[in-house]
Amino acid sequence: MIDNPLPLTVLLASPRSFCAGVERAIRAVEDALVLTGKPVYVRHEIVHNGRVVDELRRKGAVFVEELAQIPDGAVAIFSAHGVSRAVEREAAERGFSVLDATCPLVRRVHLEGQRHAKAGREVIVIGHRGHVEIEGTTGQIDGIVHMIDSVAEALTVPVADPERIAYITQTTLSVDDTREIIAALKARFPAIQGPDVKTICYATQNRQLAVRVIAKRAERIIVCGARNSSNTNRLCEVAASEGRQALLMQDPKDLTLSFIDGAAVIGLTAGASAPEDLVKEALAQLARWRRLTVEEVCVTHEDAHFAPVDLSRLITQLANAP
Ligand code: 0K2
Ligand code: SF4
Repeated sequence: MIDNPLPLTVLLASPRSFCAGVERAIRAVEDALVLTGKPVYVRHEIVHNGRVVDELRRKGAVFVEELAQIPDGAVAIFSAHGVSRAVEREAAERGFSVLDATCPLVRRVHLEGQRHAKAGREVIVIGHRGHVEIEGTTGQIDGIVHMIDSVAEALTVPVADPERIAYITQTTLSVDDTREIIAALKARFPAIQGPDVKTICYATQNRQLAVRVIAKRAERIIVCGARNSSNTNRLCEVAASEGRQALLMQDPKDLTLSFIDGAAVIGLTAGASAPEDLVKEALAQLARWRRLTVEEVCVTHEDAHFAPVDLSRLITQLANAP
């Protein structure tokens, strides 16, 4: 604690932290652990946050990257980011009791891609190469799929018939960058079909809007979340696009006194996979150095809620187990 600390105003972005899809996915793992009372296997981090993963691991969840690491017949949970059809098939062949925690909004993108493919259109998937959601989405579509992640790629992606193409997007992209990519696609392929930026999910859009608003007044921005989280990184980019230095805080030790040096107003937010506890820990850390005034800046209220992951098959299997 510093004697006679300087004042610091913290603008707290709202909405921030967990979205409905993340809450649903975490609950699926927790429910499965309570129901089965034995290890449950989660393919990939259930959401991209080490704090969340460590907590579930402590309760008995086992995180793996490949289904090959799961014993036959075990309980297997798919992460919020979704999986390909090949993964679904392999899980069925191996006799896993599957809980699919794919966010309903990611699932909606899968269905949209499948609908276009069935109608004979080539599908351009806008997203980040190598990201787990994109592996799932591209692997859900039977037909010709192209993945692009920039305007440059929109201008060069080869398609067989420009009259029969469509695009879909990853749910956690930058709204601004994606708009530019879509504009380039539409300029090149006037007949292309797609949803504008609507398949970037509500939570991603709201968190980007909120951080943009606080960045107008804050000198620097703290973004709580993990380095491998797409939506969290996009919040840092929005802050940077407003000319503000952003600090990605995975853990309170990432937050240093030098980051707030000379600042009177700091912004604070959290990605959709980052627990609100991290925000509280950031505030506690700042309060050790400065006399805080916290002002919450709410750009919209979120009331999204998804039905829980269906556990009925798992319950029946457990009831019939010898
Ligand atoms: O933002 P990412 O897609 O990397 O994923 P997380 O950080 O885990 O956030 C939750 C989103 C999951 C699916 O959209
Ligand atoms: Fe679903 Fe969006 Fe949350 Fe991803 S970020 S889990 S798509 S609500």
